[in-house]
Amino acid sequence: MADEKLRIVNTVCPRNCYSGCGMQIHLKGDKIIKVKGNENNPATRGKICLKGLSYPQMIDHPDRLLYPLKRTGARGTSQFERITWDEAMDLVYDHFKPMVENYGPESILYYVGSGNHGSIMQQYAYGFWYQLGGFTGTRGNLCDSAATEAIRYTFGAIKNSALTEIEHTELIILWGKNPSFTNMHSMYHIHKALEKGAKMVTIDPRLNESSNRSDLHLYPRCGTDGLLAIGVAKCMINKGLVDGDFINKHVLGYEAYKTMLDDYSMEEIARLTEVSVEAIQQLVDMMAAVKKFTIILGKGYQRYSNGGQTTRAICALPVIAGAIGKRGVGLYFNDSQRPMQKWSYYPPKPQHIRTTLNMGKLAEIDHMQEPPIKGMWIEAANPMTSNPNRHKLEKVLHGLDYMVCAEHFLTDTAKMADLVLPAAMFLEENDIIRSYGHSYLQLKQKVMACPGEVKTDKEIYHMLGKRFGFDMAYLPEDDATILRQVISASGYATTLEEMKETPYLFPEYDAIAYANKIFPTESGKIELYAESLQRDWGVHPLPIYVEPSESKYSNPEGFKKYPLQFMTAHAKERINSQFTQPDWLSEMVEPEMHIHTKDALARKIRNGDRVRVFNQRGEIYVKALVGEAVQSGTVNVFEGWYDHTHASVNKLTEDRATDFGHGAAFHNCLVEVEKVNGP
Ligand SMILES: Nc1nc2c(c(=O)[nH]1)N[C@H]1C(S)=C(S)[C@@H](COP(=O)(O)OP(=O)(O)OC[C@H]3O[C@@H](n4cnc5c(=O)[nH]c(N)nc54)[C@H](O)[C@@H]3O)O[C@H]1N2
Ligand SMILES: Nc1nc2c(c(=O)[nH]1)N[C@H]1C(S)=C(S)[C@@H](COP(=O)(O)OP(=O)(O)OC[C@H]3O[C@@H](n4cnc5c(=O)[nH]c(N)nc54)[C@H](O)[C@@H]3O)O[C@H]1N2
Ligand SMILES: [Mo]
Repeated sequence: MADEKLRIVNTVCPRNCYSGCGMQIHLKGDKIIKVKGNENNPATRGKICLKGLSYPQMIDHPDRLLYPLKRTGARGTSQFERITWDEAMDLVYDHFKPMVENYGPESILYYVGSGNHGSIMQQYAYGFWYQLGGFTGTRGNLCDSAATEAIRYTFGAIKNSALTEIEHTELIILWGKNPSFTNMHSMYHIHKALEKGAKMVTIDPRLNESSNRSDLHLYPRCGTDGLLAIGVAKCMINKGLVDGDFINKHVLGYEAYKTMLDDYSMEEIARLTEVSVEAIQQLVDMMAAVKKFTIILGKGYQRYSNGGQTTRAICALPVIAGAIGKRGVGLYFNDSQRPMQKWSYYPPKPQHIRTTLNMGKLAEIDHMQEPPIKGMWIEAANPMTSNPNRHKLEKVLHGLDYMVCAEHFLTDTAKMADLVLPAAMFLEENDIIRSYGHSYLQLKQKVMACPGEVKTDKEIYHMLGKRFGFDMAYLPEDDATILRQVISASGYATTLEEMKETPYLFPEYDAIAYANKIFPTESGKIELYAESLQRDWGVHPLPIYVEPSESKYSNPEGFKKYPLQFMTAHAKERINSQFTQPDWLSEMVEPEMHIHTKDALARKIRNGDRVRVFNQRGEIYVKALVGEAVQSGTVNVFEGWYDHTHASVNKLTEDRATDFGHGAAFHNCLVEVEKVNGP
C-alpha cells in the first residue's frame, strides 16, 4: 500500500442540497485517504460540510447493502436472504411481467425520490419504463413544489442572482430558511454583507441556527406568513415604499392587489399572525431606511396547506418596491438558470403513463383504479421515513403484491420490500450534477469500484432491460459516450474533458437575475394577479390569505386535544433521512424537541426530560429541550430520524397537499406532549 500512487479525482456531492459541493477525493488504490472541498467551484469555494467529510464512513459502513436480498419473513420484519443478481432479475420479471399483462403497465408505480441529484443517469430509467409500455409516476414533490409553482406563476421563471450579489445588499430578510444548516455557502456571503454594515431580519417561529446576528426577529404563528406579508405590504404602501415606474412597466394587477390588501386590517393581521403591528412597522422602517433589501426564502414557510399563496404574498414585496433585477436587491429561492438538458436515448413514449398521484399523498395508491397499483419500484427514496403519515402509508404498502427497492442501506422503506437491490454510492458512478443553490453544472466522476455485488442504478436497469428482452440501444453501457452525447445535444459550450477540471456555467447566466426585465409569464409581466393560476389550479388569482388547516382557528376541536403546532425543520447532520450511519454524525446527536418554557412548565416538563409527542395519527419519543428557542405554542423536532430511534416524525404528520403545486403540507400538524419514563 505504501508504494501505491496517490490519485486525486475531482467530483461533486450529489445530495439533495442547495450546495452541490465540488469535492476532491484523494486515493491510494481504492482506499480513500482524504476527502476535501474543491476550490474550482466558485459557489462552494472548497468548503464542504461534516456530512461530506463523513462519506468514507458511509461508503465502508458495515450496514451497507452489498448483495441482492429477497424477503423471507413477513413484510417489514427485516427477514431477508442473499440471492444472486440473476435470481433478482428473474424475480422482477416473474412479478412485473404478469402485472403488465393482466392489469396494464400503470399497475406498477415507479417511485423515484431525491436521494441522488444526478441529472443524467436517472434518465436511464426511462429506457426501461417506456419499453415496458408505461408506468404510474408521481407529480409534485415533498420539498418545494408549492413555492416553485408560485414563483413560476409570478415571475415566469425560477431565478436567483449569484450568491456573491448578497454582499451588495443593505438589508437581508431571512424568511423561513435556516442556511447555516441547509445552505452553508450562502452564510459566507450573508456574513460578508453584515460585515459591510447590512442589517438582518429573521422571520421564523424558531430562533433558528442562522439568526443570531439578526437585528430583528419576527416569530409568526406557523403558516401565517402570507398574512404577515400582506401586513408588510400595507405598511410599505403607507410609507411610500413603492416604485410606481417599475410597477407600470413590469407588473400586472397592482391595483387589484392593492384593493385586496384593504380586506385585511393591521389589527386582524397582528392577532392572527401573532406578530405585533409595531414589529411589522419596525421591519418596514428598516426596509425604508435602506435602498436595497434582499429576501432570502427557504422552504419551511411553504410546507403548509396555504404554501403556494404564502409564497406569492412574499414575492409581492420586492415587486411593489421595484427591488428586482438590480444589484443588491431581489429574492433568493432556487437557482435554475440553465438550458434544458437533452437526453438522446428515449424510446418512443408509450400511452400508458399515469401521473395523477401526488408524491406527498403516496398512500392514495390504495384508491387508484383501472388499473389498481399492484407493484412498486422504489429508487433513491425513503418514503417510510420522509413522506407524511407513516402509519397510513405502511398499511397501504402491506397491500402491495410486489415491491422492489434499490438502496444503500436497509432503510425503513427497504425493510418493507420484497426485493432489495444494492445500489452504488456517488463515488462509484459517473453523472452530471445540477444543484439548486447555484447554476454550475459539475461532473461527478466515478472514483472507485463498487464494493461487493453493488451495481449502479444504471447497471441495474441494463440488466433488467436485458431480462425483459428490450432494445438495448436505449440503455447504452458506456458512460463516456452518454455524457459526451448529452453535453453536445444540450448545447453546453464545454467538453467532458473540460468538465473533469472545471464546473460549467452557461454563458448567458445572469449574475443579477431579471436584469434584462424579461418575465416569461403569460402576460410578459410579473403577475400579482395571475389569471392562469385560477385557470390551472382553481385558486384565487391574487395572493389572498387562507388560514392553514389543522390550526387553532381552522380546527378548534382538534386544537383542544392537541394544542401545539409541530414543526420538523431540516437537520444539520443529515440530508433528510440520509447520513444516519456515519459514527461522526450519529454520535453528535439524539432526537430532541424544542419546547417553550411556558409550554413546558404547563406540562411539568423539565429540560432533558423524555417526552412523548402524540396526536391521532401516532406518537414519537424524544428528549425535551426547554427554553425560548421556539415560539410558545410551537414545538420542533428535526426530520429524518429512522424508526428505531423512536423519533420518526412523519408518524405524526398528515398527508395533505398544498393549495397548488402538489406540495406536501408537513407542518400543518397539531400535537400534544407529555413527560414519560420510557422507551
Ligand atoms: N444540513 C441539511 N441541509 C439540507 C437539507 C437537510 O436535510 N440537511 N435538506 C435539503 C433540502 S431537501 C431542502 S428542501 C432544503 C431546506 O432548506 P430550509 O428551507 O432552510 O429548511 P427547513 O428546515 O425546511 O425550513 C427552514 C426554516 O423554516 C422554519 N419554518 C417552519 N415553519 C415556518 C413558518 O410557518 N414560517 C416561517 N417564517 N418559517 C417557518 C423552520 O423553523 C426552519 O428554521 O435544505 C437542503 N439542505
Ligand atoms: N416531516 C417532514 N418530512 C419531510 C420534510 C420536512 O421538512 N418535514 N422535508 C421533505 C423534503 S424537503 C424532501 S426533499 C424529502 C426527501 O425525501 P426522499 O426523497 O425520500 O429522500 P431521503 O429521505 O433522503 O431518502 C433517499 C434515499 O435514497 C437513497 N439513495 C441515495 N442515493 C441513491 C442512489 O444513487 N441510488 C439509489 N437507489 N438510492 C439512493 C438513500 O440511501 C436514502 O435512503 O423529505 C421530505 N420529508
Ligand atoms: Mo427538499
